[in-house]
Amino acid sequence: TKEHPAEGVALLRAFCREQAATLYEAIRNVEAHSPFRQMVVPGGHTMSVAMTNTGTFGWTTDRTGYRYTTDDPETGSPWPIMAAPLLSLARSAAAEGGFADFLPNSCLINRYSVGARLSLHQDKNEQDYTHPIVSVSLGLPATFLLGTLRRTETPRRIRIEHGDVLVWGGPARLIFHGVAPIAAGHHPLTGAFRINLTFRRVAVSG
Ligand code: MD3
Ligand code: FE
Repeated sequence: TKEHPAEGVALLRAFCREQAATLYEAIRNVEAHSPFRQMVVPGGHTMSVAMTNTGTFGWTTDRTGYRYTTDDPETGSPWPIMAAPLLSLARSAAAEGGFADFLPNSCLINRYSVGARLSLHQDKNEQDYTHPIVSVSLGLPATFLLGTLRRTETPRRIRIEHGDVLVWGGPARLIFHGVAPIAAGHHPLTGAFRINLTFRRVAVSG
């Protein structure tokens, strides 16, 4: 099924449920090379979400700022290569959302434990807004905060479940968004975690 919770946003319910175990296996392999870690933001706070990356570029933050890098700063090695099932899922979801030739070169993997959250923010580190962002949710459910172009407007709350995929294009790329604290639970695949994959095409070097 395809829903359109806002202009430029396609919500594909259960789109990747059948591949979930294969996707999770790929995530476990990424984690074996580039472990999940809680990063520090420029304000000095440590994020409650643990992160790693796969693909040519990975998103990181430390006290000095946000950036995309080709190497994992923790290991000194390149981020693990994006596995075929991950790339393939991102491409097919983008196509279903109306973006025929999406070629992501970056996949941020967010791991939420119970109580972890992502406060309302905009994603402004990517330069080319012609490409969509594809986000994939696995494991524990979440309440997604879907805002507008203005931080002060109260966001809508959307329940996102295991296997749901969202495609964010054009006008939706600069909306404020976040994730409410994850409620306690157990998921057969991921246990006490929610995993979110965010695929992007980023045009930077470093
Ligand atoms: C809307 N992640 O990594 S995914 C992020 O569930 C992030 O982990 C959330 O926000 C998560 O930056 C939300 C959905 C998402 C990702 C990127 C967006 C929505 C977006 C960029 C622009 C607009
Ligand atoms: Fe974001």
